[in-house]
Amino acid sequence: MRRQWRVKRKGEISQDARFMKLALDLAKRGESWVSPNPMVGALVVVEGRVISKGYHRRFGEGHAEVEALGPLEENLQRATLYVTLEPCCHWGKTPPCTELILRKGVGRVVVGVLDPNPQVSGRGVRILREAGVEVKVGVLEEECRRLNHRFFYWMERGLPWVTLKWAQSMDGRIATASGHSQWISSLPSRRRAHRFRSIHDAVLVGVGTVAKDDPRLTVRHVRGRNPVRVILDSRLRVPDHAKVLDPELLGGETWIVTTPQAPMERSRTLEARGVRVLSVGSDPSGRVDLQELLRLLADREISSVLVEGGSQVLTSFLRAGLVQRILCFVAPLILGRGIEAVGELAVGRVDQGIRFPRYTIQRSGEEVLVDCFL
Ligand code: AOF
Ligand code: ZN
Repeated sequence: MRRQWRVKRKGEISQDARFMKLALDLAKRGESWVSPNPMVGALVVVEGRVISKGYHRRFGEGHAEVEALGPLEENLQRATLYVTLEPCCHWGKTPPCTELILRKGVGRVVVGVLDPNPQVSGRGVRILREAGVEVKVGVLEEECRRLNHRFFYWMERGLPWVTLKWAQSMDGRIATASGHSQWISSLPSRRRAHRFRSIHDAVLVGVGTVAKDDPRLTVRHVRGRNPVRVILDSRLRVPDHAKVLDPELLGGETWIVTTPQAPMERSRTLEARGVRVLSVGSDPSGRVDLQELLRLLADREISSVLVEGGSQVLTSFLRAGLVQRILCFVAPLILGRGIEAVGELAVGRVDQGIRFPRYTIQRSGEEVLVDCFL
């Protein structure tokens, strides 16, 4: 039977989907480096053979299409470009990919999903079509979208994606009554937590956690870039010796978020140490207004935030309904009286609790990782 007449059997994926899957795998290699840009992969195929490939490697560097098409000669009329995200048509930190595609004379382009960036969002495809390129959109669309779910959320809502992460004992404690917490989870889980840091643009904790644990909030157990460290500190009580106040040594930036109640003088002292101090309004209890904070972070290109505690901060985010995902590591450990992961949420009946419709439960080192999405 001649190949082109063969009827597709159930479960068999089309050639386009097969190449798109390869492009998706390539895209994932940028995972810990590209944000707040999306991960993007691209392939150039001629007569069923991949002749070139590329992916977006690092924020600010060349786009996937540039890597894939750059080394090729012009006149690619018989070639198909597979790209997981719609090619851009604007000048960002790099030139428009649509121009490159047209210059190389690519005959056909297969796109996974449209770019939610309002500067692109369908215009990239239109420009190519108007120039006579055959464009197919929506191959493995759901997978291509899911790959960049944090980027889509940020672009579509103008707010960063928020993940809460904590490690707890079986009785729901994140520390003992005296505040000791190192370590509740095993090294493999802590390594995993560092990977989560590397794929978020910011890691956020309250000043209480800084005072008690003096965390560095950097990526150390895995390779990846440091997220911005965001410290909630409504009155600027962060101790002078805190490690987060030495951004040069740690690498990356520290932003302290405070309220107008904080003393100006302290703010200047902190800024002199290379830390950025941001002031946002306070809520009725005098704490940083989280909604306003998230809007401010989104405007500063923070597309996702990993909230690591403490209890008060985790509780405030949940109470404000600002959470998209929770990573909860549960260790085979009982601590008894101590600090609870989450405090008062005014839940009277079980059915008033926050139930997560989508979740996975995995083993992680000596713990169980409950990974929930809203
Ligand atoms: C593509 N291919 O590989 C990526 C795209 O500042 P720039 O120039 O890096 O542009 C960033 C925007 O470009 C980003 O917000 C998203 O809309 C798009 N990302 N587009 O054609 C790529 N990474
Ligand atoms: Zn581009």
